[in-house]
Amino acid sequence: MEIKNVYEAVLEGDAGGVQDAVQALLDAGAAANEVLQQGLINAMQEVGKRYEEGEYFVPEMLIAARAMQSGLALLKPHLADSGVVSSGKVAVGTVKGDLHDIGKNLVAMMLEGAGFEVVDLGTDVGPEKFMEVVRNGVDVIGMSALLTTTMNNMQDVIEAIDDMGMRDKVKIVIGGAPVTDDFAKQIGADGFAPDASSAVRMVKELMS
Ligand code: B1M
Repeated sequence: MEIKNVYEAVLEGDAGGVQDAVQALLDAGAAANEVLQQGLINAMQEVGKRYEEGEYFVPEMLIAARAMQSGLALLKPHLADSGVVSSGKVAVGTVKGDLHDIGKNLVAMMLEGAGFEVVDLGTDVGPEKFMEVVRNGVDVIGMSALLTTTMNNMQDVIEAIDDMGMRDKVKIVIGGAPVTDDFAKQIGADGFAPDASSAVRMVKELMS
């Protein structure tokens, strides 16, 4: 079994095939990070490309996403950054209007693996829910957005937290395909991370 089998099974939306290939690779001692990056994440990039080119439509995107998630579930225990003990509570969510959750789930998974307590707020999360977790006590908020139309909703959350007078009580990290470091600075976030492992590094840095 090779990583390209994982890649191809994701493109075909074959969840069973993804699971078989991921499990076989793990059993053979493959590095979970490589299976994740070269197999699962690269395949989703190709899915996006095919969608842009009109070769795939929303149903294909959805089936591929499900297949990817099924592989991710098997990788989860192997992605844990074992031995790292850290304390801190992080609430993650995909912003209002946005239903993409694979990247957010990956970030949550890696944070948990690094020893953080993670509150997953899910997708389509408006400012009120973020405000509530801040009120209840959380060290970091992580927001994800995959659409150029929803990334601006991150600013509403930051402003809402500012308006409730608690902006200095919480660190805010953002990410997602259209998000950039410049955008993070522009909206007043504390940090931007391009991928899940950088998100963990960023959260650790902000909490130290
Ligand atoms: Co959507 N979609 N989608 N989609 N989709 C994109 C994002 C798109 C780029 C495809 C394309 O045109 N090439 C395009 C957005 C265009 C734009 O805004 N400029 C798009 C579109 C248009 C849409 C719809 C509008 C389509 C429609 O209905 N006409 C619709 C919107 C629905 C909505 O949200 N309201 C839609 C729907 C869907 C599905 C439901 C079918 C499905 C999502 C399923 C799911 O998530 N459960 C889907 C998918 C799968 C994609 C693509 C193909 C793959 C996304 C993905 O999961 N990538 C995507 C194309 C692409 O991104 N190349 C596309 C893998 C994942 C691991 O990467 O999420 O980037 P990513 O996360 C990374 C980093 O960004 C980072 O770390 C992760 C790991 O490295 N990261 C963070 C993410 N969040 C972070 C948070 C952090 C830090 C880092 O800190 C807190």
